[in-house]
Amino acid sequence: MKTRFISAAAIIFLIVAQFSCIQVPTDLTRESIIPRPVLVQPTALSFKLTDKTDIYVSGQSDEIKSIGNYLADKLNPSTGLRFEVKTTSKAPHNGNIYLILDPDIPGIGEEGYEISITKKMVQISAVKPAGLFYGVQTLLQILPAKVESPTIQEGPWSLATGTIKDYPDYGYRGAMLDVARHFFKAEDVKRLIDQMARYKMNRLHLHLADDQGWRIEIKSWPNLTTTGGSTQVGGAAGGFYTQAEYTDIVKYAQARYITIIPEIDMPGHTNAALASYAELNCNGKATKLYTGTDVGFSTLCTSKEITYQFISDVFREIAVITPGPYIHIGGDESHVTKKEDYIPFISRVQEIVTSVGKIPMGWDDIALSTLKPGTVCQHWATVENAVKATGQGAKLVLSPASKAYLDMKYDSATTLGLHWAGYVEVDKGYSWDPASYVHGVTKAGILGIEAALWTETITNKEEIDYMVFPRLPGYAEIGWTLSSMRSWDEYKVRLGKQGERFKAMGINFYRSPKVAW
Ligand code: TNX
Repeated sequence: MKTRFISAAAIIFLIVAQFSCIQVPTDLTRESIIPRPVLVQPTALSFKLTDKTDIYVSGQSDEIKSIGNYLADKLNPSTGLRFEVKTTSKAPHNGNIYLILDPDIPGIGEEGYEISITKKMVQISAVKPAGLFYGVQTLLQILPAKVESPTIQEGPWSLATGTIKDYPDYGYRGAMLDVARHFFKAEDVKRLIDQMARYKMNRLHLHLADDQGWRIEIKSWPNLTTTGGSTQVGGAAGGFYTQAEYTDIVKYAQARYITIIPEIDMPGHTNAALASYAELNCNGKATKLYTGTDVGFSTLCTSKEITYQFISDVFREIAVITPGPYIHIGGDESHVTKKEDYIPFISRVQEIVTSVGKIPMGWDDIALSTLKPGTVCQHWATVENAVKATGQGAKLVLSPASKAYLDMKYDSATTLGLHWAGYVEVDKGYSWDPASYVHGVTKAGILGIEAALWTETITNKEEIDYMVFPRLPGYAEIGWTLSSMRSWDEYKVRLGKQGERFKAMGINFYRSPKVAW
């Protein structure tokens, strides 16, 4: 009896010891950081956040202070430790977190950062604020998953010590949201922006106009939104962003180091505009609003001068409210535009974009036309087009549908989504290398990658979450981490550990059977 009691006590002791061991991490290399950093060197101790810990930022820059506030806002609800953000001109005393810009750090570029965690202090340094922001994301991922909870959780809030040096492989790490097929409120777009920021993604492409809806206010062509924005797939009420709402989204994204890329798709995918203004049609008659999901049946009238006046007005207004360098002109699936009309149309539209001070971007179909120097081509379907584009000197963003389309079903049991490009399970979405993906295109021709969520079947934020997670962190890692440092077998373990974080953040994610959650 007695021995049995002792062995039970011993087991409990072992469990408690094990438990407290998990609570005080000391091996920085065991943390699940996505994207995987370039270099992690552990020093086998731990640092504890306490109610005396504050966040110090160097210098007087409001931008760095905002990053400090962002960190405090992420830490305070769950830890309850009431972090304050303080400006300082010298390193703070022990026990604090310190964010500092250092233009002399070699080899990490404008988005890289270094973190040093000792048992006395946490310091994040970077050449530019973007790097500090990414360092903050890494720091959050080193803390226990419950740090993501919106309510107070019990500590301790300990970090394993060591150093991290990290910087991205590609400059363009993007996602796309189609707000045309179904409209999503600004708060849903911000939710996606927040999620992207957590994985160091830096470009959000908004597909703002398609056959089923026009979603951005254009003051000189008001019917685009009053008529063209009135509905969506399935026939329910649609919606649109006023220019003020769009500006607010752009600012929200900017504060998270994400550039918004607005797309107005043309000459196809334009039924919403054609239904709003009769004069944009070759026969002078407005089309009916469309709420189905077919593609390739609409076209602007490429032979009418008013069409180019329209495009100039639209891009002029969009350029004013878009600080980012790109305007995306679509150009895909213009099946009812004659090739001899399509080619000069795309040339002329590129000129309109450059005349408003922006760089044109388009789906790979635009490679059939002559690309202006600087035009960016987004590969989605046709490898020949991608090769043709780089042959003309254009850079590529890679969004191959069979790998990077977030609207593709995970498997045959997925109820949402489409599968025209196949099923994209989490491992398939992760396991490819942009630099060797398009035969005949080298890494120098590639700006980066973009994962695209088309929304014919997606109607609300829970459904967005389900298609985006858990695939998004994988695309973030493809864009950030050298392919020589990536393998599915190693990644799936880190991804599995993120499951607790997704839950704490309230993300409705797909429990892929390929991952041990
Ligand atoms: C193809 S990708 C399209 C979109 C659809 C998508 C659905 C591309 C440039 N065009 O219009 O929404 O497939 O997966």
